Amino acid sequence: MSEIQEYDVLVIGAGFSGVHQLLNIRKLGLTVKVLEAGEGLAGTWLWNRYPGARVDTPLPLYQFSDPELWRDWTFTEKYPDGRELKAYFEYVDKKLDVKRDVLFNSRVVAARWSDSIDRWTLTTEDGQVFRGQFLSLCTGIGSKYHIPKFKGLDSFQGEMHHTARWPKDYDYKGKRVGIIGTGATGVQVIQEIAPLVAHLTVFQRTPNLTLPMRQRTLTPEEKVKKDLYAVSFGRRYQTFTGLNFDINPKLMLDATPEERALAFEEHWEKGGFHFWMGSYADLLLNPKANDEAYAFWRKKVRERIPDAELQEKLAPMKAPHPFGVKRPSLEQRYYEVYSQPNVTLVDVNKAAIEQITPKGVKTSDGVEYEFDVLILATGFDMVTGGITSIDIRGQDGVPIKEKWADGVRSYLGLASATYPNMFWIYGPQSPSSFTNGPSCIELTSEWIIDCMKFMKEKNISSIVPTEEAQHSYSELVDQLGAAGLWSGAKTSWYLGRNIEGKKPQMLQFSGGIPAWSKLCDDSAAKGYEGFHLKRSIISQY
Ligand code: NA7
Repeated sequence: MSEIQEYDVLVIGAGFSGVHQLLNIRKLGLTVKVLEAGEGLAGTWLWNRYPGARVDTPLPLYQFSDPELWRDWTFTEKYPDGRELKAYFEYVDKKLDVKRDVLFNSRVVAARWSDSIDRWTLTTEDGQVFRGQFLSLCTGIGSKYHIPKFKGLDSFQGEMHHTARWPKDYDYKGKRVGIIGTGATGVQVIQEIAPLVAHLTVFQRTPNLTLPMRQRTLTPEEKVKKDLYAVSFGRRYQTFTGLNFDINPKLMLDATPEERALAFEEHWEKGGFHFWMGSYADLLLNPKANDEAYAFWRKKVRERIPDAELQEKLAPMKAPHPFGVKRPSLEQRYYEVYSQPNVTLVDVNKAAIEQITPKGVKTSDGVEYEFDVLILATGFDMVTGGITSIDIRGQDGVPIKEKWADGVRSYLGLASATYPNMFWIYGPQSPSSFTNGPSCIELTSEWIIDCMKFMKEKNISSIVPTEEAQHSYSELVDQLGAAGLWSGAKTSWYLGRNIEGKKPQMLQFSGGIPAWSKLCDDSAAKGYEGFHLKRSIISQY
């Protein structure tokens, strides 16, 4: 067995969460090691390097809030692409020497807690062993990619790539390409590669109820004028989504048709998530209000599709599910792509994918589509997969995967009973993807840092949620989830329904950032109410 390497804090993952933890743990004066499976920083932007990969929340809030970092770095577009985000992480490293505390190409496979020493022991795939008082899981919501069990998958003789494992510098131009999946990833790939490939066949199961991104390059003035950045960063914890706009508290059904039409138009023109999370409070709660939003959406989308058959496939008269109960993808030229002569859209509800063949994909109507490349844009074991793919065992020795087999249970969406001194960021039962990533991440990370500081000052060696607190918090997450229209989506990853055998449940806190952060702050203010604290008999630090 290799020598044990000792740290105060062990962090898994070097994306936004892991880097924020690292930089702030250093400030506490604790020793820290970040273990990262990939070869570099940037988390999701390291792995998702498929063509067209781009963030869906706008600047300035999609970056670290530390003025020392935003003062000297300027993005070029309102919604930066994956390459620029990777470059941003390199800049952060240059500025703050991040990498000196990160071990790359080191996938953690197991974590064991010991009550007798109040320490976690972690093992990596290559047999290295680390011990630390705290374990911070910064594995993100989309780190375990998913490939459905298609019949004949291995028989395909061409190239096959999941979007989360896209080969470096891969040249797809001039090839015959098939793509399965029209989620956020599929939409981005499709609109990017369609003009450049010989032929593109898209297999769609559910039309994506997208929103216009309204991408643009930043003007030279915007690039230098950053005096409002601090205001935006200050405000983000007060809005539902952690963005710099909030949900309109008015009910759509109280508005006159004229008021509604005007508000819809305004939010549509603003682009991004304004129409989804900014227009009316009842959009995601009341089916009638939701129908109005869908009718508006359908009209807008159909205007861009000349062909009636395509209109019905991409923006059907009957909504495939309530509008907005799956995260809408932000598109740029998505609908125009389908009018290109080299693009074919296959509705797999009409003719299901029967099997993957050596040449391509065969559907149930007997048609075989042939490709050089098959792209799987089939998503992830979202929210929980990054955590459950590590063999994590706490006080009772039960792997977390087993513990959560009947559903995730947590306290405050950042810790779990029987797993002391273990926190996660942007994971199960947190507001995660109902919000802007860095907003939710920094809020959680700051809370964890404060907790570590408190423990250090009070000489507390371990902290773990009580079963009671966990039960009532998890019930709240379930109740909030049940109050919305979310269950109307048959295959939604919000509900774990995209993975066969996964327990269906609302996986995220759907009450917004302010409500969630109040729960976290209240617990901390009351000496970490809802947690059991163990005082150390000897000084820990
Ligand atoms: P998503 O949003 O889970 O999309 C996966 C897509 O793959 C979606 O269109 C699925 O159809 C489709 N899919 C999955 N399994 C099948 C089968 N068996 N047959 C046909 N089609 C299938 O993943 P993304 O990577 O696009 O995005 C994930 C999140 O990452 C995104 O929301 C952002 O927040 C970042 P379905 O819609 O389920 O019918």
